[in-house]
Amino acid sequence: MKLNRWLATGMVVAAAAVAGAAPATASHPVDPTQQSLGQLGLRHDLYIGTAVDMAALADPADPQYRATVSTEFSSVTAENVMKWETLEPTRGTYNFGPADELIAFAKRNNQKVRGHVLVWQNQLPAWLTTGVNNGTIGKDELRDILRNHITTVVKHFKGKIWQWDVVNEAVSDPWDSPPTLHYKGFWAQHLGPGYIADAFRWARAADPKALLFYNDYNIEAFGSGDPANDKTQFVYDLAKALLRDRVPIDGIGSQGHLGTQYGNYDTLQVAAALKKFAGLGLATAFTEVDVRSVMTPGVQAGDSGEINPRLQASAANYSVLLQACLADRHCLSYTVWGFTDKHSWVPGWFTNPPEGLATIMDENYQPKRAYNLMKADLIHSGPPYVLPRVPQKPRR
Ligand code: 9MR
Repeated sequence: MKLNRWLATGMVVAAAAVAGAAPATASHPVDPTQQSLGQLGLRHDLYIGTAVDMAALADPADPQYRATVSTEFSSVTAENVMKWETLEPTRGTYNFGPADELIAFAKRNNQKVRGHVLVWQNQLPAWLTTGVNNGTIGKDELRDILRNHITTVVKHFKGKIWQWDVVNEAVSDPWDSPPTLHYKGFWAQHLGPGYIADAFRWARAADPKALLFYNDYNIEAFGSGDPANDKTQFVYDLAKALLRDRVPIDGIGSQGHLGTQYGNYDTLQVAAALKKFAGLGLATAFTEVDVRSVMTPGVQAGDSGEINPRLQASAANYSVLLQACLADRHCLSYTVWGFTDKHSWVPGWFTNPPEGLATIMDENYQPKRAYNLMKADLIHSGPPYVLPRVPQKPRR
């Protein structure tokens, strides 16, 4: 077999392995609607991922969860098991087991791994927060602890992580106090905002090849342009300053936690934001997409016509982010934060009023219109947006 023929065959087989589908041949063309999101994404070099709940992945009573993660997606993110409270529950003692399981699973399924998360103010172990709050851990020691944690974790996973969320959710929101946007949370409070640059430098030293991301929510589109109240602008200015200071940041992760009850974005607004970040020389990614709705008590998905507009609005938002990502060559991946309403953080988190219906499949793993719209976007988007029209010949 000629080399280029062999390579082409290999690529089809590799892509098919992601989706678990048979490779296409000239006599058996693949019906794209039967291909997985992961496989369709690879046509664009775009990785379609999901957050993975390790308890659900291991549950023998729920085989559909595991099967869907392995066949539908080309990238995975640990929903919780790479967070500090899980990785280092006792000072200096690391629990890499669950995260290593996910890495092995991803390897078997030909999937990339997004590392989530090195520095965040939530899900920190009690030994750390208590020590800082009661004064037994001072500022210098805290900085050493952070450097050790980042170095140990990134070295452990060296070569196995495609993108790291190095710093997560460091910027406040307009509804916080004070409303002027600022660096928020545990790390800024105790170390000052310089911890952000430090974290990227320490991560880079531990793995020279992983892509290093700043990750946040509510940065899907620009607003007023004033960093005092426009979070996207604040993050843009942060990225620019880091690059000016030669800090090794490679990308911006836009989480994409949306709700149908809010004013939503359109594709052009979101694409414009991605393009601005790309203009700094950065990659982008959607890292935690889900689109929730306020529930009506007693109404279940599919029960009534009333719920359909919410499913449609949710689908439209998934599509807006995906189309924007497809339109920018620097948008490398699109990850959903769970793919079934059976396993979603939303109902447990938003209880008053109750919210749900946030993912692309229902509680029985049936695709919702969001799933089909994502597929349609991946199938129908062509290079560079405009495909030549086929002239219509008058019939004789
Ligand atoms: O989905 C995660 C949920 O299981 C955890 O209880 C929660 C705890 O803070 O974190 C959720 O994931 C968050 C992610 O790590 C960072 N961005 C917001 C996500 C949703 O809260």
